[in-house]
Amino acid sequence: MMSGRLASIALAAAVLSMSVPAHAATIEITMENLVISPAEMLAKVGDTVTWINRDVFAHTATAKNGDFDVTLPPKTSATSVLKKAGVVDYYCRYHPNMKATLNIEP
Ligand SMILES: [Cu+2]
Repeated sequence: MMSGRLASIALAAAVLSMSVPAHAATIEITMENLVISPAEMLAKVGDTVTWINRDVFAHTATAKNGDFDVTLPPKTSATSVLKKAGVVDYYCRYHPNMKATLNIEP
């Protein structure tokens, strides 16, 4: 049991070190007044997205293709690292009218 846990930690460390390129940037995406902005964002694999919820209710950033699903309690922020290229449409599960797109370049 112990060795399996160690192996999975080692694997996670290896995957992390491979997936973060030297020139990774941080992108800020804000949720305020039930609007995600910017609604369309260009990014690269390895970039970090900082999701900022300025509203007094919870939001999510939920990728339609399942790549990420971030829950943001009121007045909080969270980060995710983009691991795959592609055009990713995402929305808020609580407010499906909140929609935006990440265009992730390789
Ligand atoms: Cu929401």
